[in-house]
Amino acid sequence: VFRISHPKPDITLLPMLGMDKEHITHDFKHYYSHRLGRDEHCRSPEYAYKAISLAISDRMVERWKRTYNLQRNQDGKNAFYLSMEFLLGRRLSNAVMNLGVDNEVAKGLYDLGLVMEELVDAEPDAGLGNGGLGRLAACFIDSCATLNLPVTGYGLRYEYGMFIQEIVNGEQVEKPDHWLRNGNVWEIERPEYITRIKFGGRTETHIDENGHKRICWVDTRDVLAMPYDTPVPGYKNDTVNTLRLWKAMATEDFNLQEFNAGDYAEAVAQKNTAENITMVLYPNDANENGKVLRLQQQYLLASASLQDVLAHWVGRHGRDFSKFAEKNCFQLNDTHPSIAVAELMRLLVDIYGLSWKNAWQITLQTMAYTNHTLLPEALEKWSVPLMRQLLPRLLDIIFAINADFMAEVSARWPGDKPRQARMSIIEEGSVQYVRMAYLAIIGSFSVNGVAALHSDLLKQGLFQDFYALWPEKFNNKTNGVTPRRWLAGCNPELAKLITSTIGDGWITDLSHLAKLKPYADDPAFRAQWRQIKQFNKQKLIDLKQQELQIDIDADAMFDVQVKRIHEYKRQVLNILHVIHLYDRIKRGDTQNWVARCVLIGGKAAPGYAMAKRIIKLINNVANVINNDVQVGKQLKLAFLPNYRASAMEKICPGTDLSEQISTAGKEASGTGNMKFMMNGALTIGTLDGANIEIRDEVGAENFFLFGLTAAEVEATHAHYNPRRLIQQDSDLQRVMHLLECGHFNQFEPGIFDDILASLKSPQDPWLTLADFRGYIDTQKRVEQLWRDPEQWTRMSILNTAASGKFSSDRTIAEYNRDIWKLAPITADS
Ligand code: NBG
Repeated sequence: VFRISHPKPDITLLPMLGMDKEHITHDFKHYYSHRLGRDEHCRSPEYAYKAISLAISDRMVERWKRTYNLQRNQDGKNAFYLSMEFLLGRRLSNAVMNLGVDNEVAKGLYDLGLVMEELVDAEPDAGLGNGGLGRLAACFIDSCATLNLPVTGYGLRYEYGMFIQEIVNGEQVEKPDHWLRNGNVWEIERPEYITRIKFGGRTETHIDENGHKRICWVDTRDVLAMPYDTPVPGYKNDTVNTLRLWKAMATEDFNLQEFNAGDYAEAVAQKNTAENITMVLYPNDANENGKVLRLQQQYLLASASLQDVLAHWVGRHGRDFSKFAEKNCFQLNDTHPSIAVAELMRLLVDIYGLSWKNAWQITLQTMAYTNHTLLPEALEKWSVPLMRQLLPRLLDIIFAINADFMAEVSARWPGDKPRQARMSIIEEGSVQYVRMAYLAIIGSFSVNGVAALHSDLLKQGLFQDFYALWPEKFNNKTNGVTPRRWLAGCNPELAKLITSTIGDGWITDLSHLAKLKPYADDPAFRAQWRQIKQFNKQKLIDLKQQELQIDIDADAMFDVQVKRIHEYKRQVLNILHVIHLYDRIKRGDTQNWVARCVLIGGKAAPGYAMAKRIIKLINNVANVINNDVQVGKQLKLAFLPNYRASAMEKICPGTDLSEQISTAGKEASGTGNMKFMMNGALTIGTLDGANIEIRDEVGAENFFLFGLTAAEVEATHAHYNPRRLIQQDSDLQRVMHLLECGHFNQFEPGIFDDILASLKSPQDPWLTLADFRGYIDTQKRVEQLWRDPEQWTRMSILNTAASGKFSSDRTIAEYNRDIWKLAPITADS
């Protein structure tokens, strides 16, 4: 049904569309009036946004087809990035920049009386991710396209993305994010590549015509996966890669056979259960909850993506898999898609008839696993009974993989039963569990962490048994962010200054930023740099003042912490410092005062009560401080609601001080830290995640370090005594007193008791009070520097100049060098 019967239909391609202002505005008008049916009376920027996006999308699609055909003809190796999350954010401004038509578009629209920025702001964020992990995937596919690497992203097309956060009476309220409501101009539906996904049922053993045992998975309840392709443009290189997102759909016959004709309407209504699978993104960052629907999502992603790749292979090479491992690589973005290990075995053995041994070789040569967290609660485990019910064939395969693996372990360590129990994929107990991270390690040739410290801690701690067995599998790939979105796009003023100073090579080779270093000592350059920061701060104020209803002064130090709300990230430590400053003002201890505006933003997982309480605390403290006339402009605190990718694009250019204050050893990497640094913020931070490498790059003298090291954190737990810390520190005593006496919750008694109890508990895993003194003293040093604007600006320049390492282009080049080994593909390669 998807083929035209004529062998060579005359569908000759039109010449490439013009990239000049006239052609683009012509197409803009065409879409505006003919496709969208609007005219000059329509005042909503949304349709203008859509019309320009359609015009840009056409130009991207031409290059997308060309890239696809180039990659196909070269028949080289391909990689596939499997991720449950792609936090793309807005696409228009990125597409326009990467196609190199930003000036043409802005001028063309301006001539029509339209402002590009207004149209850009009309686009809803594609919020298909929780935080760092999902945004990293989005940065990675941008870098792959920019480096001309044949990498396809595979993910899920959630109907509802990350919830919208509203703040009501200081508390988080979640609203659904129906981001697709007004259509999505950036995607192309591909019904010709629909795949069928099995759930439930049971397995049967058959003997085939050659006398071989074949396992069949039967009586299943099937679901269809419909692919939607989003073109991913590289930066001015004519490469446009693919992000393929799956939407779950009911099969035509879904449930109809289970109902008699009289229940036709019921049967059709039942379609929902299939389509629910990709209805909503789970809003949990770095922790899991074992829901059936989540396992269905994970399996749908793994199965649809692998079937897609295998069908393509068989279409070209038939059932000869001898070169498959040479030509394909799958990167698993965290443990979420790790069922892919078992699914590839199933497809190769059950569907394509390979021997177990052969299939295992292929799996082990094509799968690579990235771990993104050390928090044990985030390591997924699925109960064996649940898996048996939902994915019986996959469970059989996992047990078989485990049997082979246990044999390997006992050969290596004969008689070491405790080790076998520790390393088994199956956790024993009253209920058995499948440890998905172990499945991923056992089935992959590469296991990496996302910053040097994190990768070391994986080897020494969480995965030490596996490291002892296979040290060669383990490697580090320090995260990065794309400089197109996170410097060139979000900070055009600074980008212009940088380009006029060192040329524009930095946009695709961020190490060029090092050339800015000498300019840190040039007073004229510093003045320009400072002026741009001031301009960006004013822009941020103009944007937020109304919504937040506070008077913010652009001369104050903008001290910002934006990220998911989590105890390990220690937003509470930040608040303790704010209360300390408030207490100093109230006591008149304000000699040499530095005015500060503290901004905190982030979403809490809806089921994470403590995180939600922290949001309430921030808002309550803000209320007291901002309404105290004695405090006035000396100190402001605001909670920024609904933090998301497009918000960060406005926040990071206007930030002076970046807060990266997690308990050492808990933040795998962090990526916001990199965005702030690129945009010239100074960092106050612990020796955690990529902070360590940021400090190494910029030099210890240009980084505000405080707090216990990861090793000290481990050693402190045994004798942690927070009550003594309070007794010994009069500043901390007063801060705790203000909190405990209810100064910030006058008519809401007891609401912060849980937070206070955890701060004072010797079992506090985050050791917040252990780092209080160091944090306060270091903030004092920050203020000393702030009083010397020339020195501050110098350091700000040095931070940007040293941020070259944190480009995702560097990260992806390393993935490619060490793991994927793909040849870049261009028209002339
Ligand atoms: C997060 C870490 C961050 C890290 C990102 C991207 C999860 C499971 N992990 O520190 O918490 O920067 O991954 O690697 O979301």
